[in-house]
Amino acid sequence: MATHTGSNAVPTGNKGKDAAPDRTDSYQEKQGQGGETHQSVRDDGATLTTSQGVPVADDQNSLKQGARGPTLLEDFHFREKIFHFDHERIPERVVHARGYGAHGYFELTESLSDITRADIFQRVGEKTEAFVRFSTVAGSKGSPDVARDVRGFAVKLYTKEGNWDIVGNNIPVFFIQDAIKFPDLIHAAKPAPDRGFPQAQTAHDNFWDFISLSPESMHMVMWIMSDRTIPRSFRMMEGFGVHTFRLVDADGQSSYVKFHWKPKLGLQSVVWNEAVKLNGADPDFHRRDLWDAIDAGDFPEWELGVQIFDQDFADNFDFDVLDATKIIPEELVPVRIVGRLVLDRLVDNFFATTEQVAFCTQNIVPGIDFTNDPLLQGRNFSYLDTQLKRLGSPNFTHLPVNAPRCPFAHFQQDGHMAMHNPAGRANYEPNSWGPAQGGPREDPARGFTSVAARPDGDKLRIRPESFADHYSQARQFYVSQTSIEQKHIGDALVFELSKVERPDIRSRMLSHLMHIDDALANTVANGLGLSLPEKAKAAVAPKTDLPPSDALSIVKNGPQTFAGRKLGLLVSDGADAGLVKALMDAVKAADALCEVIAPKIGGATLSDGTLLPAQQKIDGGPSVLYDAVAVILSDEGATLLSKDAPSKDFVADAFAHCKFMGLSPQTRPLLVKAGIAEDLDDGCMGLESADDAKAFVAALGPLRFWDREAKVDLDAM
Ligand code: HDD
Repeated sequence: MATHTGSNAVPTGNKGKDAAPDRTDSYQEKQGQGGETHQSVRDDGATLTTSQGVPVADDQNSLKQGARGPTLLEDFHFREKIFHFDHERIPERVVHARGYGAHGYFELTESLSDITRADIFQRVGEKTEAFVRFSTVAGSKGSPDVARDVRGFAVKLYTKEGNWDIVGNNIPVFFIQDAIKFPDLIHAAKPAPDRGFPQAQTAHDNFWDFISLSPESMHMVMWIMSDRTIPRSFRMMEGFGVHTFRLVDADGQSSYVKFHWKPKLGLQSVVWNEAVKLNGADPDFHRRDLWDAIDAGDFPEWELGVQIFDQDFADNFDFDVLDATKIIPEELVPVRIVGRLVLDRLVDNFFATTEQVAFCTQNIVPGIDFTNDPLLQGRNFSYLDTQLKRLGSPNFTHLPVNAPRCPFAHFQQDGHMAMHNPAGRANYEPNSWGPAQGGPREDPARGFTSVAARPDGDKLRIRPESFADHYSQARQFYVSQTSIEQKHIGDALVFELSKVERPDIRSRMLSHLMHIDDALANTVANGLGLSLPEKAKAAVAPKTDLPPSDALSIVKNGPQTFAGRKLGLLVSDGADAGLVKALMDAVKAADALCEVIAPKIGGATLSDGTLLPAQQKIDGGPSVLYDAVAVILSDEGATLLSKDAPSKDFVADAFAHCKFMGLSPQTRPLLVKAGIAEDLDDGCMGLESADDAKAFVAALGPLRFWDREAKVDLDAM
């Protein structure tokens, strides 16, 4: 009979029966448990090994019987390499599959210690490590970045009392009020199940069919048809926790709260025609932008704002604070800035971080609590559940990006790929092994406690009456926009509904828009070539008197300067060297970037004989990649480029997208051939001297030269 004298009798790491078992774990300190391990290295010069550590002599050829013979099963290196490759993929996220993450920190600038016991909100100046993942919702992992879509804005805060995830979006409201509708919403938005398209867009029948049958989504429709869904950069969009949460103080008293992230660079978006072209020119536009900014030390930053209110406000507010299709206007409850979020570190392995990070709305910490928002309650199930499917094991919290940074101690054990395997005998509680050996114990004083809220009413499958007004805030959003933004909302609706094949679905959408704004409904009907149908039956009469809120407009909350943005400078051989240098210096002084585009990637030889290296050859650097453009050419260069389609597109598109343009006098032949020479306006500035260059960069603060739009868009004429 076999006797057990091996590792079962003396578990690895057991320090003997008198030693206190160690169930307190801190990921960073414990990686080597069960025998020291070495990190996999890809340093230059390291010997290539198998995953068992066996040095590899030849990685180019499989083991064969004879030079031209069959590959042998014996080739363990070949088999292991192919086996591992075959299993490299994990399921992509069912929504928000396309995303990009970065590390950073949250710094508290105003203490909330009188309102919440949450550790992160106690000490001004204290920094808390953070990981943020931005995403689009509908597209698959390989879809283009600038799809018209909501952006995810998920923040993991590694606080001293556990991980707190604010899994938000760049829009403060949602399509649906109850989580039970989420699979329907997403099925309708994703590619149709029979044909498997369209990808990463909502401009199709299924989406608008579902939406037009779901009046609760009308407020969200206004937001998604605005330019919020085609942001210029992750760095230039807001984030919202969406739901009403609770802040809880040391005595268990709670206040309501909504979370806002406000970008330091102001709100900025691209225009639709630009987005369409951007997705071809650079499908990675947003992730590249985030990478480049952090890499250059220009760290993206947001302020954390909180709207805090009490039960009295909630009871008297026009809408239900548990309804995620509603906002609380900032004019009613001001946003109080309490901290800042800075992203200052790139990921060094995309899969390990951005792909494996597991956000869960249920991850809250003492001092924060949920409300009964039925969308939030449903989410609290879905996120944990989906991580098991995606990451394959309940031990996904052992992955470095998901592990708490504070000590943790529990009796959960084993499972696939367990990386924390505490030693000691007690793996249950209560136990009588005493304080030294019995492992962790509950701590009623420190531990998380739920707010003692009293449920009201019978068990019902019902939507409360207080959730019934679906149009008033949709209207409030629309009337809060500048005329440019209102036009873009109309254009977007016409574009999307023009892709819908069934006329009855288009009409049904119109029947809702008629409750929101007559002019909008007329514009869209006109754009579709339809007459107005009967108004949809509203559950309650909409309020038409909600005041506009400036906070809802992008243009009213845009940047003041060109900082953080990028100028595209098209040059040719012989271009004025002094002017080029003056312009590049002015851009640098404005904390912005300048990318040089030339007919050849080797660069352009300027008037003084110096070679200016290019970052893009003209075919690869269309003007959609830039916030503003400058063109400095020699006479010969202009003659040459005026025969070149990408060069003509460069200026014609910049003009059509209402960009500010700086143009040296020699540029004219190119502008003539591009068909814009006679239309130049105040947004097109002459560049002849260093002073012109400075004045041009100083004028780049506003997003676009919007006055031009009426001249370049049939719908606006
Ligand atoms: Fe969700 C992912 C945001 C409603 C179910 N959601 C996900 C992500 C974000 C949001 C940012 C990506 C996280 C990441 O980067 O890994 N979701 C929201 C917001 C919502 C919302 C702001 C409404 C206020 N979500 C929502 C509902 C459900 C889900 C109602 C289900 C009942 N969401 C999921 C999910 C995902 C997810 C299936 C997919 C991948 C993941 O969770 O980790 O569980």
